[in-house]
Amino acid sequence: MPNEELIQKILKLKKERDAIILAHNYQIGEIQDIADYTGDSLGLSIEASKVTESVILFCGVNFMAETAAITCPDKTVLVPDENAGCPMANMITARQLKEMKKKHPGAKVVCYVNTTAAIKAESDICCTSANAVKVVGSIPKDTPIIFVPDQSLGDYVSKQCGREMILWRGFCPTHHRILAQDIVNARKEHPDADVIVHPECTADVIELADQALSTSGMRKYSAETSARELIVGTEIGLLHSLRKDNPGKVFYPASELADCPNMKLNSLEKILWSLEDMVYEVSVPEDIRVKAWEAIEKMLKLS
Ligand code: CIZ
Ligand code: SF4
Repeated sequence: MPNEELIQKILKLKKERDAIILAHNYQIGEIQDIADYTGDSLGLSIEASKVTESVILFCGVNFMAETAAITCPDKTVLVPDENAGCPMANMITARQLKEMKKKHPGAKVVCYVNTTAAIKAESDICCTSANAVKVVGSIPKDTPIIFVPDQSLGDYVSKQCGREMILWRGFCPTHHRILAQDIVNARKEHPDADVIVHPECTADVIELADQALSTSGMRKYSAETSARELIVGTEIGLLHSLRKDNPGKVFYPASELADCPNMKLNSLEKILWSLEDMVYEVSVPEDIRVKAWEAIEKMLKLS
């Protein structure tokens, strides 16, 4: 089916189903273009909680749709492909976190939003890459902190806050494909460009950058900087909105290899099928949802 026909069908069915489409910044451009909102996982969940439609079709990976289901329990949350998981989120289980808590009694658990609902339910407070420094800074200095699951973000935040944390050794395989040498090469090729990277990148990459920012931070920075060229060290899906929003600026990916296969599982066809069959519904057991919401709500109160 040609794209235009597909898009018209999706838009018509979306109305009939009383649905909105939310797309993460890392989705393919075609999906971002038909979405009602694009943004980071937290921004999208906050957006979801404000809308009046009864169905949310979440285009991203599973933990993001779960976060929407935790935040908006009265809505039906659908994903176009139930296999779109996040390897980083799957690098820690609730049992492993419980064991770690036993080893460090008295420690507070800060979990990155890239976690399953079960991990959020076992955590004291959630954070995103946009607010991690603020969240960690809100915990009294003498309280030990367990930070899960991203070691790179944890290490970055630890340096920013000047405090040690107990880090879980998870990582994002996509962001770790960006190498320090890629930044060195890109700077040589584009000496006037600003370099912005995601804090999920390795420490040596972050050290070579001008700024380490979340995807929402990168969108804001790109709009505001006087630089005409930017080297972007994150999942390459973000380049779509950066280029669309800033037609006068040039964006170079730090590495074309930073392409998350899970984020790319969704397609326009799958979105149509999802609305046709009302699949795949994401739900979180109520006891876990309530506890996970407490960790998310604590974070929201800080913002
Ligand atoms: O929180 C998100 O959406 C992720 C995974 C990345 C970011 O920085 O926006
Ligand atoms: Fe997970 Fe990394 Fe893919 Fe984001 S880019 S969904 S953190 S694997």
